Amino acid sequence: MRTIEIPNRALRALTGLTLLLTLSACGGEEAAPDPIHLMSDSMELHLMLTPEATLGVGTNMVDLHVMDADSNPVTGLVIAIEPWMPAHGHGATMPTTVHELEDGHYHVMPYFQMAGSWELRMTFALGTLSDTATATVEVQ
Ligand SMILES: [Cu+2]
Repeated sequence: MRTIEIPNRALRALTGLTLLLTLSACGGEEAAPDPIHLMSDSMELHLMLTPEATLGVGTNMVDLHVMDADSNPVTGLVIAIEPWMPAHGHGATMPTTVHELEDGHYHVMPYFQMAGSWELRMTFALGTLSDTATATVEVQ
């Protein structure tokens, strides 16, 4: 049996190597980035930002979910978002559009003209509610 085991093991190793090479050949397919969770500066709003793909130079699509302290969606917010690059002290050359898709679920399209570390400076307004939050994101 030993004489059979050795070729089998060699074959398994070869199969594993082939699989590894096949997977690395498909490296262009990237998994969606993990959501970013943060609280607003007043601690009243729970925010979850989910980029639809790795953030890059140009226009990006990001899902933003806003919830209150009881995890209920916060609808009807007027949201303004200013991308800011602290290392260079500049903003984005194109405005960020925001619109609400469904209750508490907003669609954000920030534009970044260069790679690096950016802040998304957010303001939220609704009636007497006025709040701010800043998320830091990496643009590749
Ligand atoms: Cu810059």
